[in-house]
Amino acid sequence: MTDYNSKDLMEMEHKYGAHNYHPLEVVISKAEGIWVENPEGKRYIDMLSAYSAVNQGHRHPAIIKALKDQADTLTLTSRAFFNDKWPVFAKKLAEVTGKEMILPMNTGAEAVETAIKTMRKWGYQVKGVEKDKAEIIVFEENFHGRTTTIVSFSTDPTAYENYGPFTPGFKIVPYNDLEAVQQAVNKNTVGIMVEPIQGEAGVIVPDDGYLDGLAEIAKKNNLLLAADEIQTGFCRTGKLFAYMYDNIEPDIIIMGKALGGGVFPVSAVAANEDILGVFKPGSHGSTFGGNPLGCAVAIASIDVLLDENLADRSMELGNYFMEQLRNLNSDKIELVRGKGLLIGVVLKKSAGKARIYTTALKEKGLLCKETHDWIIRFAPPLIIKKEDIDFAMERIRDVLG
Ligand code: IF1
Repeated sequence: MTDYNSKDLMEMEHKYGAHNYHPLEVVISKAEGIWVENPEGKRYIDMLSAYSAVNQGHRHPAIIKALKDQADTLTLTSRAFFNDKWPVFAKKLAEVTGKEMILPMNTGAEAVETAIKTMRKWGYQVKGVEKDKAEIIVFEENFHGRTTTIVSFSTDPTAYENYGPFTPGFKIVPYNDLEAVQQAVNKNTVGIMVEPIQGEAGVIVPDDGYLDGLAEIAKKNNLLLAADEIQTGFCRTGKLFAYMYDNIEPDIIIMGKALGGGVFPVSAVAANEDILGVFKPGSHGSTFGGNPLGCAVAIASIDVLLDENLADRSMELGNYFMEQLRNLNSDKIELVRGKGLLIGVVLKKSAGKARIYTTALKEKGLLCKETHDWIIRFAPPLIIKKEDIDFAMERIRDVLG
């Protein structure tokens, strides 16, 4: 098989691949740690981490070892039988989340769908909501995945256009507004699903105490509070989970991305028995959910996060990175926001489209992604070092300074 060059590969993708993405014009063929390389050998710092799925860095040795060892032993059994890795993963993730039970899936959207089914089923079987009337409160600018049910409650036309008819049972209210949530609660409400920080919306950090307020409303009205930590979880924001910035315990924690260590799709929902106990055999499942290969990778992925103190690193280096970005005093930058190494640089309208800058940064060896037209997201692997940030800042200063 002859190796192709970047130009051939981009043309081949354009011809044979559906155009459901508009990638930056860079082809990645190798990666290690924070570095990725194109077929011509040009190296870049990955400042996106596959949307926070590569928190541990590309091809972390301990995770790759777990993948290879398990691949040489056992990969897939289905849940029709027990296997020797899923119980061990379930125990570890239960301990890490402080929850009694885990339900394993594969992609983030599948975990979100599982959380929706959990809240509805609990609503009917435990809370006693009238059949088929369950409502879940969600938020404007949310991003929870791309299934037809999930896009049914999106407020981004690009995400939901022409995908109707939409799934009912969702109340959409403004983010970071507790009064709006209180107003939306009624006798059919079973839950609230929230991103502790809105990622795709442009790294929107709510007010301190917002999550506390949501938890209070949930408790007062006997609702389940589900935190979607698929992007903000696993040390990305400077805490193990972003909800930990407030003083709450979500009823349901939804996880994905970095749980798979950047090598395998692993997602899961964590909750106590009085909630996940609503599922009986045959009432939910997935061919690959809880597969031994994914579980072995996820166990190693969690160990890396904890052993290398990636939450503290994310907090420390994120604060350093945001301070450096603010000190640019750039006339192109409106503001810099984020938590830990989940950072959004909001450009002034006068600065033009973010794509101009992400393309210029690519030429200088930094791979970033714009979200909407005016925000550049910086989310490098959490193993990044201070000197790597300084290296990146030199290039960012050239482009945005
Ligand atoms: C794309 C960004 C988008 C997520 C949260 C669930 C999911 C995601 C908070 C679904 C996935 C990915 C999907 C990817 C781009 C990226 C993304 F926010 F991270 F930037 F789209 F908004 N909850 N986010 O962030 O997880 O099913 O993808 O495993 O779809 O373009 P998934």
